[in-house]
Amino acid sequence: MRGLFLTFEGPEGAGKTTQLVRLQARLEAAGHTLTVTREPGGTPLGTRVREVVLDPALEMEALPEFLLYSASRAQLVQDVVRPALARGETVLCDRYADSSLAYQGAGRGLPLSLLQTITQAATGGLQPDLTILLDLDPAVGLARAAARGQPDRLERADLGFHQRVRQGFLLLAQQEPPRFLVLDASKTPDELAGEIWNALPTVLTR
Ligand code: T5A
Repeated sequence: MRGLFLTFEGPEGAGKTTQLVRLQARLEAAGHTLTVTREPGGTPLGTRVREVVLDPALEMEALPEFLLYSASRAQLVQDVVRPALARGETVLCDRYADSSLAYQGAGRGLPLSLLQTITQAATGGLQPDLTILLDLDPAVGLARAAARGQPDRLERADLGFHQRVRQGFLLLAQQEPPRFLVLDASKTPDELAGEIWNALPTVLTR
């Protein structure tokens, strides 16, 4: 039986990685076999793409930026995600295609139809079974991220861009409610981990 595909999404510094690591620990303790990965990244190509797209020294137009993320995604789906799902594993992925719709669509203004056509080609239409959307005021998230060190190329974008990204994620969740679990990421990491864990059986069986 195909495994479950779970993704974490949200604006900068919303706590996706923090929650993914916590869910990973709880699922492994419960006996699940997991594949844990992220975008951009997760493959040798994706790792190189990640260096390029996050490099603050590079200037990039919206379309090549989207195509780079899509190249990383296509390789990841083919080499990592689909094989793991075929083995019956649960896949946890830190960001996926919704990030392109929010960042390159709502944020940069690329047409949705273009994003959807290329994403369909890159993923073969593979959709997550559940997307945990950690919603947070971008000003708060960017401050959290800034406390860690120098901002990357995306974190340097203006606050208006990050506000459009946040609204883009919320719109996606409104359009496809069964797939999304939307949580208030201003809560503590413990509260959020508890909410995710408690919601899992319900959202995965509905
Ligand atoms: N992108 C990505 C696109 O534009 N298009 C795409 O298609 C894709 C896939 C990726 C960048 O690329 C963009 C989005 C991004 O800008 P990244 O480094 O992977 O770059 O960026 P993020 O995914 O945003 O990773 P971050 O690490 O910045 O954010 P997280 O994972 O949401 O946050 P996390 O868990 O690392 O926590 C950040 C800080 O906050 C603290 C943590 O301890 C940490 O210090 N924290 C909390 N503090 C208070 N309360 C909580 N609940 C907290 N949870 C965590």
